[in-house]
Amino acid sequence: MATTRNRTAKAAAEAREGDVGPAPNGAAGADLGLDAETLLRFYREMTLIRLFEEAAQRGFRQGKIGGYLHLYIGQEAVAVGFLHEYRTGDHVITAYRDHAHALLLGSTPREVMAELFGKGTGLVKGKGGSMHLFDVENGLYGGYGIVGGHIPLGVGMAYAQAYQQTGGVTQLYFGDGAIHNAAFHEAANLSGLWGRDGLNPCLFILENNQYGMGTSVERATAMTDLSAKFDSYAIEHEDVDGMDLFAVLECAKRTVARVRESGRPYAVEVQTYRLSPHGAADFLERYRSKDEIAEARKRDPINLLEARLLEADVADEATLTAIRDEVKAVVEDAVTFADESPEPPLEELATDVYADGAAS
Ligand SMILES: Cc1ncc(C[n+]2csc(CCOP(=O)(O)OP(=O)(O)O)c2C)c(N)n1
Ligand SMILES: [Mg+2]
Repeated sequence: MATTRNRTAKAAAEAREGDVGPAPNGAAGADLGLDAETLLRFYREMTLIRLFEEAAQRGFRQGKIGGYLHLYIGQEAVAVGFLHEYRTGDHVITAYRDHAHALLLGSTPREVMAELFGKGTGLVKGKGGSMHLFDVENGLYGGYGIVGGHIPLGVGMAYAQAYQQTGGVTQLYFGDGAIHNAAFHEAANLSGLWGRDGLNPCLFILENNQYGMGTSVERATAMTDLSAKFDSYAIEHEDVDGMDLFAVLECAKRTVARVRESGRPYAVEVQTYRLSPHGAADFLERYRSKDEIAEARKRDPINLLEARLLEADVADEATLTAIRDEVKAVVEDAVTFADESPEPPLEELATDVYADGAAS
């Protein structure tokens, strides 16, 4: 696990000993046309997400974050890989595990942390909290707490992009638990139908982190090949290893381009693992064993990336430590900002409830 402490050498060595995964991209991304600067940016982004989430967890336990809090620890490579293909005019929509998406799309750590702290300086003025981040200027259309509820919205957004001929695509993230929701099936049916005429440039990114709260995939469905469910709606699909950033990058590049060019939907089932509890209050985790989590940690996506960067001489230990220290300072600054920011003023209580002019 990548933490704020000095742990690079040992963890990277362990990751090297473990299964580093397939290496389809040669020396740490060279075949993907990625230069050292870009590769180190990915490392910085993944580290930022990890340290931001660890700080948020501390904030929750200190009682500074109200409501609920879901962390993206273990899944960093997914959003980093797919959002690398984000272009202006694209839309991104996800469920409540949304901090990483906001940070990667350009919301600042300060405004995201302040939102978690419920402060007036937050991304949505402290009115949304962790589960309802929203930043339309940067392409983020939420942040939703109702499982599966955002899937029809994403399909509709993709329809609008095609209808208005914007050239944009929608990246629609959702979980293995959400695929059993009726909203998914109704929306996927329409997506397949509209897609036949090139009217649904929607990339379904199914983040299979193996659990929906305490329920494993095997206990949630008799048909555990989740991406095969897209066959019912004539939406083509593939699987990818979500712990290996290079596998995700390769898949994202190809699939986002495919959706953009065709206007047809496509689905990727990302095999990933939630290394954190479901939510910050779920610390007992009675539904999975310590051995299972320890096994999964051997393929911690940040450790795998570190191992690749070191092996390919893209960076040395000192460079990676410097990046982590820099990111740590950014996160500490965000926490201080959130802590010191004022509560939302009382006059804000009833604003943003209705669109301007809609309230009587
Ligand atoms: C409609 C609805 N039913 C139940 C819940 C309670 N609930 C919150 S998260 C969750 C699990 C969803 O799992 P998954 O889609 O795999 O997402 P993950 O938490 O793994 O990212 C459930 C059942 C909810 N928020 N909304
Ligand atoms: Mg899940």
